[in-house]
Amino acid sequence: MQFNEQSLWSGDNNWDGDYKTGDHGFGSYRNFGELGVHFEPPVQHSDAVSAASDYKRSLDLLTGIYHLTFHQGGTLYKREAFASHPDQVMVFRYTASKKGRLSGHITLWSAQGARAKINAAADGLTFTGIMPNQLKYAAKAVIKTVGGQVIKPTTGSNGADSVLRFKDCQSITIYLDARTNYKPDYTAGWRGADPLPVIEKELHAAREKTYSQLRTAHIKDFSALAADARIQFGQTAPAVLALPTDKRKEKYAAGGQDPDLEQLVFQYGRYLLISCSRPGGLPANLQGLWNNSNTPAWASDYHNNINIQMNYWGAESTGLSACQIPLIDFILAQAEPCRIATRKAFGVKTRGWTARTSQSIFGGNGWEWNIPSSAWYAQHVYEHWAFTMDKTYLKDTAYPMVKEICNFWEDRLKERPDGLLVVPNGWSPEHGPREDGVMMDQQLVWDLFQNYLDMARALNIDKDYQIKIADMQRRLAPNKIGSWGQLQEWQEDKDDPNDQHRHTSHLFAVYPGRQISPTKTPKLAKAAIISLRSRSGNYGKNKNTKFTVESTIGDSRRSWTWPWRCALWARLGDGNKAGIMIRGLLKYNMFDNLFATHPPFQIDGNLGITGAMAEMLLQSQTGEINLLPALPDSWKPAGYFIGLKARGGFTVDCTWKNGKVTHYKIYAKNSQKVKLRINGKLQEIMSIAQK
Ligand code: FUC
Repeated sequence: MQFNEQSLWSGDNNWDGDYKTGDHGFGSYRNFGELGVHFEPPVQHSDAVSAASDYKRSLDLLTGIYHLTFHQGGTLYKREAFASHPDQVMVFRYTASKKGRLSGHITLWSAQGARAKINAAADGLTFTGIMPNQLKYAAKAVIKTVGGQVIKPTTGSNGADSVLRFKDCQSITIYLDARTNYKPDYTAGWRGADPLPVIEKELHAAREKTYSQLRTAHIKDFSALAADARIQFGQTAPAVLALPTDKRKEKYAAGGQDPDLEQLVFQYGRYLLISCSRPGGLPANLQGLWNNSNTPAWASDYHNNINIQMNYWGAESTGLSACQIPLIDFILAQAEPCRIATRKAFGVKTRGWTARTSQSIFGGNGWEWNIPSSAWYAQHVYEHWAFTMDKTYLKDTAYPMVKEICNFWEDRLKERPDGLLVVPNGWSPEHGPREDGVMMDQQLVWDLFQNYLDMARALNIDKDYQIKIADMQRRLAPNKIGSWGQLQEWQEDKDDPNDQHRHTSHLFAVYPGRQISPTKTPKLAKAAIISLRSRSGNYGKNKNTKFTVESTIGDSRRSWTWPWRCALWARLGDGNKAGIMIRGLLKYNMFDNLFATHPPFQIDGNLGITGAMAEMLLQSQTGEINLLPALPDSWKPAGYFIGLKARGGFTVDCTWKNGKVTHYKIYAKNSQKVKLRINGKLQEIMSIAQK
């Protein structure tokens, strides 16, 4: 079992923007190690040396438990595993239905090579080490058996030959813990408590509990989040349901109907976010936290020109608000080194901060400056409040953060001779020249200012500053419609209708932004549709061809392009095209274990599609709650969702038939007025008061 811990990183504070991903400089996220469990055939039991049968491996997304069962001879073998958030250990259990069947040994291996010191003792295998950047790390595996015995271990010169043997057991349980001394605090040099004593304490506590206590605590913690939101829009044929996931994926990619697989993809994104982004930890990086390499693609870092943001698109709307806290904490922790780097690059008097495209956990800023990245981060800071209505968070955390980023833009915006304000020297990610007034930049700053104003109004503070920001927002050079009806990506009308670049940056205002919508700005929304078709290879020379999964070609097939476009089509009210994007992701950019691939594996596709699918069912970005804004035809006959969230602190349940809402429930802490768009009509209702 290859394992990870989020904070095992090489590299240092990296002020100069280099993107060297070795031991120093920017560094990279690293592989922690492997736990090996090696079984010997129980030769003394003749019934158990025959071939295995009924082999079944599964993962329960609601409990976060892995299961494996098989028969061998007359014995039933079971394996279960989970990573417990409440007890901070990974637990692996192996059982046999008959006594004495399990014999073998375990090994523990560090992926950091000879740097790690291995120790084998009667109570378990341990390794400790120090990275060249002085980050300390440690891992320990301990074992508990039922029946049989554990044999005195031997320590070899390296991990592979340090073993702990077990003999003639009926069940073995292995507890694994791994940590570093990383602390998310620039002033503390990013280093905190030694990892091994913490590990010893956690493992001791875990071993004091019974397996069933650990399992119950894990299920309670995990399912409290996982079961909160459910979606249902059709039944898959039993014969298809009985197939393994890879076969179902194959059939679906070929055009088959499998609503259960679509629902699974939605819940898988939630499962992955719950599993890699919890309060107190780091946010999901490019691979969430699952990385088996010391040289992962793009350092498996935090990319802020789409990827890290997309990782959180499903957090608030699908009831995983707590899972977004690591992102907010990361933004807070990185702000100080980013201020220093920003002043170095933009002048000592610069207020506020921004970041380069790649970020590490040590204040590292790599590759090109992504100047509006902090404005994009501000959207997440804002939305965590907009969905939860947590006033303390708003006042103490969100408002000061967002105001500081407004300061940066107050100083940086440039006034053109026509009196309009433009973001100077921008870059539409990662496309076209550097120039003033790139549309994505304009839209991001518009969004920042709107978010600031909403928060300042809710707090009823800083009246003069509100006036100033509102005035600047009004004067931002606006979105433009170009010669072929497209939403322009740049100030100059130079978009190519045959350009299928993967980024849909100039559509930020549609999603995840809220400046453009079919109801409030219909002309711009229409232009956005043309731009989106064009990016998918369905304009210019292909204007009259059918829009299909297969017609979305080339650079448009990436882990994260499908979810973004799915959410865009949802916001633009086209459920069928949104549905095509789900199919495209599964067909072209998902492995058999349903990890999304760029290539290689990149988790944004998984976490993003969850958020995009929620947008198809419920929207709330324009000040109204919109039920079923973009159902594809295949979802229309009948369905429901439970526990999706809307801005304003609302939870929403909804049932439909033939594409029409038949029943709904909208509730919040206190009953309040809600503008509701339902079955094509806008109404005003009162929400239900319910905790
Ligand atoms: C951005 C994207 C790439 C890739 C990388 C990790 O730079 O443009 O497609 O996802 O991040």
